[in-house]
Amino acid sequence: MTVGATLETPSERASYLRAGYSLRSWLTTTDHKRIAVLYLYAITAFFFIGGIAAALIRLDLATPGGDLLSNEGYNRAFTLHGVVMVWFFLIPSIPATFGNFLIPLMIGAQDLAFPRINLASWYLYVLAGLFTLYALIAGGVDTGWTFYTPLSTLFANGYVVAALLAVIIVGFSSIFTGMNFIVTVHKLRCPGMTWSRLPLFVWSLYATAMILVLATPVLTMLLILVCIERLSGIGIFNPDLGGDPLLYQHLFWFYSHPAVYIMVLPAFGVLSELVTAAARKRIFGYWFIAYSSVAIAVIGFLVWGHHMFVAGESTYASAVFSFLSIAVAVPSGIKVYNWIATLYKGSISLDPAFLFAMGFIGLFVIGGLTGLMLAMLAVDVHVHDTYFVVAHFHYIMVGGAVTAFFGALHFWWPKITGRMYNITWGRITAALIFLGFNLTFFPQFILGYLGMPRRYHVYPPEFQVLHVLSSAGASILAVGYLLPLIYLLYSLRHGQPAGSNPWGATGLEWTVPSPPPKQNFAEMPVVTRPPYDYPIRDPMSRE
Ligand code: HEM
Ligand SMILES: [Cu+2]
Repeated sequence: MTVGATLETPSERASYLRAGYSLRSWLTTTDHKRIAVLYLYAITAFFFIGGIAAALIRLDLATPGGDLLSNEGYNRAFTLHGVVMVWFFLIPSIPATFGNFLIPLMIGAQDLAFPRINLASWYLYVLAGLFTLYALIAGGVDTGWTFYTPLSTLFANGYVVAALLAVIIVGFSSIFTGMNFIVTVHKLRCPGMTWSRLPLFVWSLYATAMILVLATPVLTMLLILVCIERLSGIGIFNPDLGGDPLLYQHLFWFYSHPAVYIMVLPAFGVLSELVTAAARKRIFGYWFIAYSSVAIAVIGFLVWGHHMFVAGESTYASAVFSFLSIAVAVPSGIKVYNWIATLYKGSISLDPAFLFAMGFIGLFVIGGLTGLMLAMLAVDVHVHDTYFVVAHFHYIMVGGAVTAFFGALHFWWPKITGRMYNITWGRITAALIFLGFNLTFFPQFILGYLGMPRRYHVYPPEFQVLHVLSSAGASILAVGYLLPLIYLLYSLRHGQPAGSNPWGATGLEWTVPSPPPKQNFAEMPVVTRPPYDYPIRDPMSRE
């Protein structure tokens, strides 16, 4: 992609990091880049809060007696872990940080369409986070992240309403961000940035934004109903009062299955950028990748019933949901195929970001294939609510989405901060995370298959070996997640200046200085070339 803008020296326009140093200048900023950094701080904090809960869970599971935590304490630990990781890390992670930072830069705009609403999204996120912390400190919640009724409305002790309010509020943050992205992509593309030239990262966030805007309100409404039933005793889900407990599950998964694509579609987008930059090649099957994101966003709305195969759904409905769930794997498979085809005969550089991308593909494929197994009715009846399901979704959400988040962090860190980090440490971290992850979660497939139920912390002694393996893997994983904190922060002071395009990548974001100036582009860029226009010809295309 070439740009009509003249080359600029960084001294001409101060970087966004230098546009005011006071706390106030940060907390009242409407610059999408600064808001992205604010989000980065906030989600990192929650990643570590959720991580501490995970560490407690794994420590407790190292012995069959569940000796560390009480029964109540264990329930609270996994609820906190789930709520924080899903709503305060995974959902906002890539969109709110890298999406915020990069969408305007990638499409040649000066900011998002609604900069103040963007800042409001961040404040809503923080407010919701405070509600969660309050629920935690005041005594915790023990319903699990799914808040199933009648447990959550009738029986659960603890601060359920505070936690529900937190999720309701963070939902508004999601909706605002999604709306902002959609309008920005429609309205603020620079001249020449046609839909067919849109970076695939932007395509994936566009599809994600559709889900954010269409699915989140269903959750918001549902959780308000739960609050009403819990506080007033009006029968909505309680069958004694004429309610229907299954209604809860339908509405919950109507949001929460699409929500898993909110977590993983942005990761797909990151992968498309990392793979092309590493291979220095034009992406294979641009339109297939772009449209498969949209296809996933649409089909993802039609499969929620696969969470309810054994919950009293009719066999006919289950068969239909089973078929559709298998269908939703097709567009994901298309993407994996296209990334691998892109790498084929590329001149690959083993940068840390690329190693994370490879880790993603390996782990995501295992997660996706086991998802297919779960989508088969007969298999699911056997492994539903066991560790098999736990392993499946961690392979996708942690092995996939979190690994992609780290890949993005290593790829765009020089752009965001203007500094290079230590490449060797980056490579070591990618390897540690891959190893630690597999050691933690692969044994859980076996555990689940052998019958270990999820959400129990006392188990028969014959399961201990696999649990200990898993806990040992979790400590390696923890080291992998902590290391970047050291070398990335170290790079802020001691890293080499990155230059505008350290990886030799294409894309408008690499044409501006690193860190970018407060005003992204001195002149309106004009795009005249296709995306991913690397010099090497694509050996698989017939041009
Ligand atoms: C390849 C496509 C996929 C298929 C066919 C699939 C299938 C399934 C099925 C059938 C279940 C229900 C298992 C049970 O409860 O017995 C399930 C659970 C789950 N999946 Fe997937 N899945 C896929 C992709 C994903 C993705 C992309 C994510 C996340 C980013 C994800 C996250 C989850 C979660 C969180 C659960 C468990 C929810 C809970 O009960 O707490 N799945 N999956
Ligand atoms: Cu699902």
